[in-house]
Amino acid sequence: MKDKIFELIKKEEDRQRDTLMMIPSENYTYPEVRQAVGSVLMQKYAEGQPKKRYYQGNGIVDEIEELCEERVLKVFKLNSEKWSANVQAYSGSPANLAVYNALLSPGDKIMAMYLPDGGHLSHGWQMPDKKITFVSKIFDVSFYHVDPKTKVFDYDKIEKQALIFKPKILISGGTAYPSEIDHKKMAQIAKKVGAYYLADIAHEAGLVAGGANKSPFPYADVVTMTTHKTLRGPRGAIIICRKEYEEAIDSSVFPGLQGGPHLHSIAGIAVALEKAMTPGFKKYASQVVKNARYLAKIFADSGLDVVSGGTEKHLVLVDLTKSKANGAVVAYAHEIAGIVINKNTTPFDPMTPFYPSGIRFGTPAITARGMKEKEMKTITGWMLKIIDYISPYKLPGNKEARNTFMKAFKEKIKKDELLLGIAEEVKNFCQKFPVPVK
Ligand code: DSN
Repeated sequence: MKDKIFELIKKEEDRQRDTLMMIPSENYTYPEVRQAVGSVLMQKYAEGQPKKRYYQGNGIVDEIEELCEERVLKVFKLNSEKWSANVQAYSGSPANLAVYNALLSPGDKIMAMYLPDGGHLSHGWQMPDKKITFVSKIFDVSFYHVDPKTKVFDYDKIEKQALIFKPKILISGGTAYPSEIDHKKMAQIAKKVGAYYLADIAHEAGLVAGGANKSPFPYADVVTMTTHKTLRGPRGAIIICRKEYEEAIDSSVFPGLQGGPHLHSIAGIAVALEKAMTPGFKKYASQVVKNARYLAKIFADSGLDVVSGGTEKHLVLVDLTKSKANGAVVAYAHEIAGIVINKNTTPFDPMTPFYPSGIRFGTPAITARGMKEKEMKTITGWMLKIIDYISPYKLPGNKEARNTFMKAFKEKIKKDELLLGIAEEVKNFCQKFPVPVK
Protein backbone atom coordinates (compact mmCIF):
# COMPACT_ATOMS: atom_id res chain seq x y z
CA MET A 1 0.00 0.00 0.00
CA LYS A 2 1.21 3.46 -0.81
CA ASP A 3 2.41 5.49 2.17
CA LYS A 4 -0.14 8.18 3.08
CA ILE A 5 2.68 10.72 3.10
CA PHE A 6 2.79 10.57 -0.72
CA GLU A 7 -0.95 11.19 -0.98
CA LEU A 8 -0.46 14.24 1.21
CA ILE A 9 2.50 15.45 -0.87
CA LYS A 10 0.30 15.18 -3.98
CA LYS A 11 -2.42 17.20 -2.26
CA GLU A 12 0.10 19.87 -1.32
CA GLU A 13 1.38 19.92 -4.91
CA ASP A 14 -2.20 20.52 -6.10
CA ARG A 15 -2.70 23.27 -3.50
CA GLN A 16 0.46 25.04 -4.61
CA ARG A 17 -0.70 24.82 -8.25
CA ASP A 18 -4.34 25.87 -7.73
CA THR A 19 -3.89 28.80 -5.33
CA LEU A 20 -2.03 32.09 -5.42
CA MET A 21 1.05 31.73 -3.21
CA MET A 22 1.50 35.28 -1.98
CA ILE A 23 3.44 34.75 1.23
CA PRO A 24 6.50 36.90 0.42
CA SER A 25 8.99 34.43 1.93
CA GLU A 26 7.74 31.53 -0.22
CA ASN A 27 8.60 30.70 -3.80
CA TYR A 28 8.61 27.98 -6.44
CA THR A 29 12.03 26.48 -6.89
CA TYR A 30 13.28 24.89 -10.10
CA PRO A 31 12.79 21.18 -10.94
CA GLU A 32 16.60 20.88 -11.16
CA VAL A 33 16.94 22.15 -7.58
CA ARG A 34 14.47 19.53 -6.39
CA GLN A 35 16.41 16.91 -8.32
CA ALA A 36 19.63 17.89 -6.53
CA VAL A 37 17.98 18.05 -3.12
CA GLY A 38 16.36 14.64 -3.57
CA SER A 39 19.66 13.06 -4.66
CA VAL A 40 22.06 10.55 -3.12
CA LEU A 41 24.00 13.46 -1.64
CA MET A 42 21.75 13.24 1.43
CA GLN A 43 23.45 9.93 2.20
CA LYS A 44 26.91 11.43 2.73
CA TYR A 45 28.59 12.83 5.83
CA ALA A 46 31.23 15.52 5.35
CA GLU A 47 31.95 17.27 8.64
CA GLY A 48 34.53 19.98 8.15
CA GLN A 49 35.31 22.21 5.19
CA PRO A 50 36.13 21.05 1.62
CA LYS A 51 39.50 19.21 1.61
CA LYS A 52 39.63 19.44 5.44
CA ARG A 53 37.08 16.79 6.37
CA TYR A 54 36.69 14.48 9.33
CA TYR A 55 35.20 11.77 7.07
CA GLN A 56 36.49 9.71 4.14
CA GLY A 57 34.97 9.51 0.68
CA ASN A 58 34.47 13.21 0.20
CA GLY A 59 36.27 13.91 -3.09
CA ILE A 60 33.07 14.50 -5.05
CA VAL A 61 31.16 16.41 -2.40
CA ASP A 62 34.21 18.63 -1.91
CA GLU A 63 33.91 19.65 -5.55
CA ILE A 64 30.19 20.34 -5.10
CA GLU A 65 30.67 22.51 -2.02
CA GLU A 66 33.58 24.40 -3.58
CA LEU A 67 31.54 25.02 -6.73
CA CYS A 68 28.69 26.32 -4.61
CA GLU A 69 31.01 28.71 -2.72
CA GLU A 70 32.51 29.92 -6.01
CA ARG A 71 29.04 30.59 -7.39
CA VAL A 72 28.07 32.58 -4.29
CA LEU A 73 30.97 34.96 -4.86
CA LYS A 74 30.23 35.15 -8.59
CA VAL A 75 26.52 35.94 -8.09
CA PHE A 76 27.31 38.78 -5.69
CA LYS A 77 30.34 39.92 -7.75
CA LEU A 78 32.86 39.45 -4.95
CA ASN A 79 36.60 38.98 -5.05
CA SER A 80 37.68 35.70 -3.44
CA GLU A 81 40.75 37.39 -1.97
CA LYS A 82 38.55 39.71 0.06
CA TRP A 83 35.39 37.69 0.76
CA SER A 84 34.54 34.19 1.87
CA ALA A 85 31.33 32.15 1.59
CA ASN A 86 30.01 29.50 3.95
CA VAL A 87 27.08 27.46 2.62
CA GLN A 88 26.66 25.00 5.48
CA ALA A 89 24.24 26.75 7.87
CA TYR A 90 20.95 24.85 7.92
CA SER A 91 18.78 27.96 7.58
CA GLY A 92 18.62 31.69 8.30
CA SER A 93 18.35 31.61 12.10
CA PRO A 94 21.27 29.17 12.51
CA ALA A 95 23.29 31.34 10.10
CA ASN A 96 22.72 34.41 12.27
CA LEU A 97 23.50 32.43 15.40
CA ALA A 98 26.77 31.34 13.79
CA VAL A 99 27.70 34.99 13.17
CA TYR A 100 27.03 35.95 16.81
CA ASN A 101 28.94 32.90 18.02
CA ALA A 102 31.90 33.84 15.79
CA LEU A 103 32.11 37.56 16.52
CA LEU A 104 30.56 38.17 19.94
CA SER A 105 31.05 37.05 23.54
CA PRO A 106 28.19 36.43 25.99
CA GLY A 107 26.91 39.74 27.32
CA ASP A 108 27.93 41.72 24.21
CA LYS A 109 25.51 44.23 22.72
CA ILE A 110 23.35 43.68 19.64
CA MET A 111 21.38 46.49 18.02
CA ALA A 112 18.73 45.41 15.51
CA MET A 113 15.45 46.27 13.83
CA TYR A 114 12.38 46.07 16.10
CA LEU A 115 10.29 42.97 15.24
CA PRO A 116 6.89 44.72 14.82
CA ASP A 117 8.66 47.27 12.59
CA GLY A 118 9.67 44.43 10.28
CA GLY A 119 12.68 42.82 12.05
CA HIS A 120 13.37 39.14 12.68
CA LEU A 121 13.19 36.88 15.73
CA SER A 122 16.76 35.67 15.26
CA HIS A 123 18.08 39.20 15.84
CA GLY A 124 17.37 38.76 19.56
CA TRP A 125 13.64 39.35 19.93
CA GLN A 126 12.54 40.01 23.51
CA MET A 127 9.63 41.75 25.23
CA PRO A 128 10.25 44.41 27.86
CA ASP A 129 9.32 41.87 30.54
CA LYS A 130 10.31 38.59 28.87
CA LYS A 131 13.31 37.17 27.03
CA ILE A 132 11.70 35.30 24.15
CA THR A 133 14.70 34.12 22.11
CA PHE A 134 17.84 32.32 23.19
CA VAL A 135 19.85 35.16 21.59
CA SER A 136 18.17 37.66 23.95
CA LYS A 137 19.16 35.49 26.93
CA ILE A 138 22.84 35.53 25.92
CA PHE A 139 23.28 39.08 24.61
CA ASP A 140 22.19 42.58 25.57
CA VAL A 141 19.76 43.61 22.82
CA SER A 142 18.42 47.02 21.86
CA PHE A 143 16.02 47.67 18.97
CA TYR A 144 15.73 50.63 16.64
CA HIS A 145 12.34 51.77 15.37
CA VAL A 146 10.74 53.22 12.28
CA ASP A 147 9.60 56.83 12.30
CA PRO A 148 5.99 56.96 13.61
CA LYS A 149 4.84 59.07 10.65
CA THR A 150 6.74 57.77 7.63
CA LYS A 151 7.15 54.16 8.89
CA VAL A 152 10.67 54.15 7.47
CA PHE A 153 13.96 54.22 9.35
CA ASP A 154 15.49 57.54 10.28
CA TYR A 155 19.23 56.86 10.05
CA ASP A 156 20.11 59.90 12.17
CA LYS A 157 18.04 58.44 14.99
CA ILE A 158 19.68 55.04 14.56
CA GLU A 159 23.06 56.74 14.75
CA LYS A 160 22.15 58.62 17.95
CA GLN A 161 20.90 55.40 19.54
CA ALA A 162 24.05 53.52 18.48
CA LEU A 163 26.28 56.25 19.93
CA ILE A 164 24.57 55.83 23.29
CA PHE A 165 24.07 52.03 23.28
CA LYS A 166 27.46 51.22 21.68
CA PRO A 167 26.59 47.84 20.13
CA LYS A 168 29.25 45.32 19.21
CA ILE A 169 27.12 44.40 16.18
CA LEU A 170 24.58 46.44 14.24
CA ILE A 171 22.06 44.41 12.25
CA SER A 172 19.70 45.33 9.44
CA GLY A 173 17.12 43.18 7.76
CA GLY A 174 13.90 41.45 8.53
CA THR A 175 10.63 40.14 7.28
CA ALA A 176 8.17 42.97 6.81
CA TYR A 177 10.00 46.19 6.02
CA PRO A 178 8.92 47.29 2.53
CA SER A 179 11.67 49.89 1.98
CA GLU A 180 15.25 49.27 0.92
CA ILE A 181 17.98 49.52 3.55
CA ASP A 182 20.74 52.10 3.11
CA HIS A 183 23.64 49.70 3.67
CA LYS A 184 26.26 52.39 3.17
CA LYS A 185 24.75 54.50 5.93
CA MET A 186 24.34 51.51 8.26
CA ALA A 187 27.99 50.55 7.75
CA GLN A 188 29.06 54.13 8.48
CA ILE A 189 27.09 54.09 11.75
CA ALA A 190 28.60 50.74 12.71
CA LYS A 191 32.10 52.00 11.96
CA LYS A 192 31.55 55.16 14.01
CA VAL A 193 30.70 53.11 17.11
CA GLY A 194 33.23 50.34 16.47
CA ALA A 195 30.58 47.71 15.67
CA TYR A 196 30.40 45.02 13.03
CA TYR A 197 27.69 45.55 10.44
CA LEU A 198 25.61 42.46 9.68
CA ALA A 199 23.18 42.76 6.78
CA ASP A 200 20.59 39.99 6.89
CA ILE A 201 19.20 39.94 3.35
CA ALA A 202 17.17 36.74 3.75
CA HIS A 203 14.17 38.30 2.02
CA GLU A 204 16.00 40.31 -0.62
CA ALA A 205 18.82 37.92 -1.63
CA GLY A 206 17.33 37.22 -5.07
CA LEU A 207 16.51 40.88 -5.65
CA VAL A 208 20.12 41.81 -4.88
CA ALA A 209 21.43 38.97 -7.07
CA GLY A 210 19.16 40.09 -9.91
CA GLY A 211 20.10 43.77 -9.52
CA ALA A 212 16.61 44.89 -8.44
CA ASN A 213 17.67 45.93 -4.91
CA LYS A 214 20.79 47.60 -3.57
CA SER A 215 23.69 45.34 -2.67
CA PRO A 216 25.02 45.30 0.92
CA PHE A 217 28.51 44.81 -0.61
CA PRO A 218 31.10 46.18 -0.10
CA TYR A 219 29.67 47.89 3.00
CA ALA A 220 28.72 45.06 5.37
CA ASP A 221 31.26 43.01 7.33
CA VAL A 222 29.01 39.96 7.18
CA VAL A 223 25.93 39.20 5.08
CA THR A 224 23.52 36.37 5.82
CA MET A 225 20.68 35.15 3.65
CA THR A 226 18.32 32.27 3.20
CA THR A 227 18.27 30.54 -0.14
CA HIS A 228 14.60 29.61 -0.51
CA LYS A 229 12.90 33.00 -0.76
CA THR A 230 13.58 35.41 -3.63
CA LEU A 231 16.68 33.39 -4.56
CA ARG A 232 14.43 30.44 -5.49
CA GLY A 233 16.69 27.73 -4.13
CA PRO A 234 16.07 25.00 -1.56
CA ARG A 235 15.78 25.71 2.16
CA GLY A 236 19.21 26.70 3.37
CA ALA A 237 21.46 29.65 4.07
CA ILE A 238 24.59 31.44 2.97
CA ILE A 239 26.98 33.46 5.12
CA ILE A 240 29.36 35.80 3.30
CA CYS A 241 32.04 37.53 5.34
CA ARG A 242 35.16 39.58 4.89
CA LYS A 243 38.14 37.27 4.52
CA GLU A 244 39.50 38.14 7.98
CA TYR A 245 36.44 36.54 9.62
CA GLU A 246 36.48 33.39 7.47
CA GLU A 247 38.04 31.09 10.03
CA ALA A 248 35.89 32.36 12.88
CA ILE A 249 32.68 31.94 10.84
CA ASP A 250 33.57 28.51 9.44
CA SER A 251 34.48 27.09 12.84
CA SER A 252 31.44 28.71 14.42
CA VAL A 253 29.14 26.84 11.99
CA PHE A 254 31.07 23.58 12.43
CA PRO A 255 31.95 22.40 15.06
CA GLY A 256 30.56 25.38 17.00
CA LEU A 257 26.90 24.84 16.23
CA GLN A 258 26.30 22.08 13.72
CA GLY A 259 27.36 18.61 12.66
CA GLY A 260 27.51 17.42 9.06
CA PRO A 261 26.48 19.85 6.34
CA HIS A 262 23.41 18.99 4.26
CA LEU A 263 25.21 18.34 1.00
CA HIS A 264 21.99 17.77 -0.91
CA SER A 265 20.84 21.27 0.05
CA ILE A 266 24.25 22.70 -0.83
CA ALA A 267 23.97 21.15 -4.30
CA GLY A 268 20.47 22.61 -4.65
CA ILE A 269 21.77 26.03 -3.62
CA ALA A 270 24.52 25.75 -6.25
CA VAL A 271 21.92 24.97 -8.94
CA ALA A 272 19.79 27.98 -7.93
CA LEU A 273 22.86 30.24 -7.95
CA GLU A 274 23.69 29.22 -11.51
CA LYS A 275 20.13 30.18 -12.50
CA ALA A 276 20.50 33.49 -10.63
CA MET A 277 23.29 34.48 -13.03
CA THR A 278 21.10 34.26 -16.15
CA PRO A 279 19.49 37.25 -17.93
CA GLY A 280 16.13 35.59 -17.26
CA PHE A 281 16.69 35.88 -13.50
CA LYS A 282 17.50 39.57 -13.82
CA LYS A 283 14.17 40.06 -15.59
CA TYR A 284 12.43 37.98 -12.95
CA ALA A 285 13.85 40.04 -10.04
CA SER A 286 12.88 43.29 -11.71
CA GLN A 287 9.34 42.01 -12.43
CA VAL A 288 8.94 40.86 -8.78
CA VAL A 289 9.48 44.47 -7.66
CA LYS A 290 7.32 45.95 -10.45
CA ASN A 291 4.46 43.62 -9.52
CA ALA A 292 4.73 44.43 -5.80
CA ARG A 293 4.81 48.17 -6.51
CA TYR A 294 1.71 47.80 -8.65
CA LEU A 295 -0.14 45.84 -5.94
CA ALA A 296 0.82 48.47 -3.36
CA LYS A 297 -0.37 51.28 -5.62
CA ILE A 298 -3.78 49.72 -6.21
CA PHE A 299 -4.21 49.12 -2.46
CA ALA A 300 -3.14 52.68 -1.61
CA ASP A 301 -5.39 54.14 -4.35
CA SER A 302 -8.31 52.24 -2.85
CA GLY A 303 -7.78 54.12 0.42
CA LEU A 304 -6.16 51.36 2.46
CA ASP A 305 -3.18 52.15 4.69
CA VAL A 306 -0.16 50.73 2.86
CA VAL A 307 2.72 50.87 5.35
CA SER A 308 5.35 53.42 4.23
CA GLY A 309 3.09 54.32 1.30
CA GLY A 310 4.32 51.60 -1.06
CA THR A 311 7.17 49.18 -1.53
CA GLU A 312 10.65 49.03 -3.00
CA LYS A 313 10.86 45.28 -2.72
CA HIS A 314 8.81 42.13 -3.16
CA LEU A 315 6.38 42.64 -0.29
CA VAL A 316 3.49 44.85 0.70
CA LEU A 317 2.31 45.48 4.26
CA VAL A 318 -1.19 46.82 4.81
CA ASP A 319 -2.30 48.20 8.18
CA LEU A 320 -5.99 47.52 8.76
CA THR A 321 -6.10 49.10 12.24
CA LYS A 322 -8.34 51.98 11.26
CA SER A 323 -10.20 50.51 8.36
CA LYS A 324 -11.54 47.01 8.19
CA ALA A 325 -11.49 43.59 9.82
CA ASN A 326 -8.45 42.32 11.74
CA GLY A 327 -5.45 40.82 9.85
CA ALA A 328 -6.14 37.29 11.11
CA VAL A 329 -9.73 37.40 9.85
CA VAL A 330 -8.70 38.87 6.49
CA ALA A 331 -5.88 36.34 5.97
CA TYR A 332 -8.19 33.42 6.77
CA ALA A 333 -10.90 34.65 4.37
CA HIS A 334 -8.24 34.96 1.65
CA GLU A 335 -7.15 31.39 2.24
CA ILE A 336 -10.70 30.15 1.68
CA ALA A 337 -10.72 32.16 -1.55
CA GLY A 338 -7.48 30.51 -2.75
CA ILE A 339 -5.20 33.49 -2.05
CA VAL A 340 -2.56 32.65 0.55
CA ILE A 341 -1.22 35.68 2.41
CA ASN A 342 0.07 36.40 5.95
CA LYS A 343 -1.60 37.98 8.92
CA ASN A 344 1.12 40.34 10.20
CA THR A 345 1.89 42.88 12.88
CA THR A 346 2.42 46.44 11.69
CA PRO A 347 4.51 49.25 13.23
CA PHE A 348 2.95 50.40 16.54
CA ASP A 349 0.42 47.58 16.36
CA PRO A 350 -1.91 47.63 19.37
CA MET A 351 -2.77 43.95 18.72
CA THR A 352 -0.87 40.71 19.37
CA PRO A 353 1.10 38.72 16.73
CA PHE A 354 -1.65 36.04 16.81
CA TYR A 355 -4.35 38.59 16.02
CA PRO A 356 -2.31 41.33 14.36
CA SER A 357 -3.69 44.41 12.64
CA GLY A 358 -2.10 43.90 9.28
CA ILE A 359 -1.64 41.67 6.30
CA ARG A 360 1.59 40.95 4.42
CA PHE A 361 1.72 39.67 0.89
CA GLY A 362 4.25 39.48 -1.90
CA THR A 363 5.08 38.64 -5.46
CA PRO A 364 8.08 36.22 -5.65
CA ALA A 365 6.01 33.07 -6.30
CA ILE A 366 3.31 34.53 -8.54
CA THR A 367 6.00 36.24 -10.63
CA ALA A 368 7.79 32.89 -10.95
CA ARG A 369 4.58 31.68 -12.65
CA GLY A 370 4.90 34.47 -15.20
CA MET A 371 2.30 36.88 -13.81
CA LYS A 372 2.70 40.57 -14.60
CA GLU A 373 0.91 43.89 -13.95
CA LYS A 374 -2.25 42.81 -15.81
CA GLU A 375 -2.58 39.83 -13.49
CA MET A 376 -1.84 41.98 -10.42
CA LYS A 377 -4.91 44.00 -11.33
CA THR A 378 -7.08 40.89 -11.41
CA ILE A 379 -5.65 39.67 -8.11
CA THR A 380 -6.18 42.98 -6.29
CA GLY A 381 -9.75 42.98 -7.59
CA TRP A 382 -10.35 39.76 -5.65
CA MET A 383 -8.38 40.90 -2.59
CA LEU A 384 -10.20 44.22 -2.22
CA LYS A 385 -13.52 42.46 -2.71
CA ILE A 386 -12.68 40.00 0.09
CA ILE A 387 -11.53 42.74 2.49
CA ASP A 388 -14.72 44.68 1.89
CA TYR A 389 -16.94 41.59 2.12
CA ILE A 390 -15.65 40.50 5.50
CA SER A 391 -15.42 43.96 7.06
CA PRO A 392 -18.53 43.33 9.22
CA TYR A 393 -16.64 40.55 11.05
CA LYS A 394 -15.06 42.57 13.83
CA LEU A 395 -12.75 40.76 16.20
CA PRO A 396 -13.89 41.27 19.82
CA GLY A 397 -11.71 43.49 22.01
CA ASN A 398 -11.94 40.97 24.84
CA LYS A 399 -9.03 38.50 24.67
CA GLU A 400 -11.03 35.45 25.80
CA ALA A 401 -13.86 36.16 23.34
CA ARG A 402 -11.43 36.30 20.41
CA ASN A 403 -10.73 32.58 20.20
CA THR A 404 -14.44 31.73 20.36
CA PHE A 405 -15.17 34.35 17.69
CA MET A 406 -12.41 33.08 15.42
CA LYS A 407 -13.57 29.47 15.74
CA ALA A 408 -17.14 30.40 14.78
CA PHE A 409 -15.90 32.70 11.98
CA LYS A 410 -13.78 29.92 10.47
CA GLU A 411 -16.66 27.44 10.60
CA LYS A 412 -19.00 29.88 8.86
CA ILE A 413 -16.59 31.26 6.29
CA LYS A 414 -15.24 27.96 5.03
CA LYS A 415 -18.64 27.32 3.42
CA ASP A 416 -19.10 30.88 2.19
CA GLU A 417 -20.35 30.93 -1.39
CA LEU A 418 -18.72 34.19 -2.43
CA LEU A 419 -15.28 33.14 -1.14
CA LEU A 420 -15.56 29.65 -2.60
CA GLY A 421 -16.64 31.24 -5.89
CA ILE A 422 -13.47 33.35 -5.91
CA ALA A 423 -11.43 30.22 -5.11
CA GLU A 424 -12.87 28.59 -8.25
CA GLU A 425 -12.01 31.67 -10.35
CA VAL A 426 -8.49 31.70 -8.84
CA LYS A 427 -8.05 28.03 -9.71
CA ASN A 428 -9.05 28.62 -13.35
CA PHE A 429 -6.80 31.69 -13.51
CA CYS A 430 -3.87 29.71 -12.08
CA GLN A 431 -4.14 27.14 -14.86
CA LYS A 432 -2.91 29.76 -17.33
CA PHE A 433 0.32 30.15 -15.34
CA PRO A 434 1.93 26.72 -14.88
CA VAL A 435 4.11 26.20 -11.86
CA PRO A 436 7.72 25.27 -12.60
CA VAL A 437 7.23 21.53 -11.99
CA LYS A 438 8.29 18.71 -14.25
N1 DSN B 1 9.49 33.09 8.34
C1 DSN B 1 10.14 34.02 7.45
C2 DSN B 1 9.15 34.95 6.85
O1 DSN B 1 8.04 34.51 6.57
O2 DSN B 1 9.44 36.10 6.62
C3 DSN B 1 11.24 34.71 8.11
O3 DSN B 1 12.04 33.80 8.77
